[in-house]
Amino acid sequence: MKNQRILSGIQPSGNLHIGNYLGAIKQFVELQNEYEAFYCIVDEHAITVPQDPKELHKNTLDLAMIYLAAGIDPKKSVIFVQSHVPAHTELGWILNTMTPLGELERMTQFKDKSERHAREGVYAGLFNYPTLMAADILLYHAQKVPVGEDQLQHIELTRSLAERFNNRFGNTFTIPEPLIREYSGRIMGLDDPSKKMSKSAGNSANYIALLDSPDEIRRKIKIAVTDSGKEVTFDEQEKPAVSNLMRIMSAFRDCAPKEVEMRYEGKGYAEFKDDLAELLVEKLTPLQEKYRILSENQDEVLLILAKGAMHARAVADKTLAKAKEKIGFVPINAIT
Ligand code: AQP
Repeated sequence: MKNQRILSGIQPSGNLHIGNYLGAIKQFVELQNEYEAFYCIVDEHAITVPQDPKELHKNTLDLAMIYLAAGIDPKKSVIFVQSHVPAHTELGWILNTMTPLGELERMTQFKDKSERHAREGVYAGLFNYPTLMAADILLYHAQKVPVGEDQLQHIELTRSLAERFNNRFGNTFTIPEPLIREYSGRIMGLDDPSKKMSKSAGNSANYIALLDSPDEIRRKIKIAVTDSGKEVTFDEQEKPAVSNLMRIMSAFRDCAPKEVEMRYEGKGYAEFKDDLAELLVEKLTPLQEKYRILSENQDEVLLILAKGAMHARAVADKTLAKAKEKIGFVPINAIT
């Protein structure tokens, strides 16, 4: 019997990359054996920046197939789409009414994304994103939230919102904790190691997408920036680009970057990069093959999402009803 719960989500906002995989999905697969797991496709978060409707639709199903192809097992985990569970936006609204503007203004992801999307316009949804994310987590009483480092600030806000609500209205929400892997919680861009690898990066050489072909993977690793010198040493200050590549290798090999360093002692960047490219091809090929099979059986995927939504609704609606009662809303069964 699994007695602790986890919840996490990913936005269907573009090409999933190895940063998303190492920071989030790889953990999701490992943790489903230990925890009662809820994995969400957060389409309502994706629309906080403009999305093309056809692309959003495709990316949502693609993400479901990537979850499954990566090894998330619907018999062990609940896989669902955020917009299939209306309680998320409802609790998000309630939490908005308890979140000081200053707390949202401090969010670095808001600052980054509002700069990146300044030309298309920055909307209230992007500003309020963290309160919806808090609702995602709190509805399920998740004790742990597996995420990459960029989400830490949002989890801290979730914790303070849960504490604020509990102090004001009585114990309602579980206070969650982040689960972040030491070396893979922040994978940087292959074209610029000072910025994180990102789905919406303008340059596709920034990331290795999970569905990139073997040739594309080899090409991108070949052109990935390195640092001066030629030793493969793990030194985040002096060699940020090479250290990032070493973190990628170590995370896929489930070892520490120092072990990678030992293995490449006396060898140059070229040999290391060739091995990294082959390792990525070897690790991503089975996922791509499963993805291809699933994409020919999309009805099966839709059924998994429908079952996931029913399961998620049952849990989320109960928490929402409790929260609404605590704040003084009249329950529907009191007036029928
Ligand atoms: N570079 C990264 N390294 C490690 N983990 C990462 N994550 C994202 N980028 C990295 C983790 O992946 C999960 C899903 O992220 P998301 O879809 O919610 O959006 P994001 O964090 O904004 O990711 P992207 O790839 O940068 O997407 P866009 O460009 O659309 O904003 C999270 O757990 C995140 O920490």
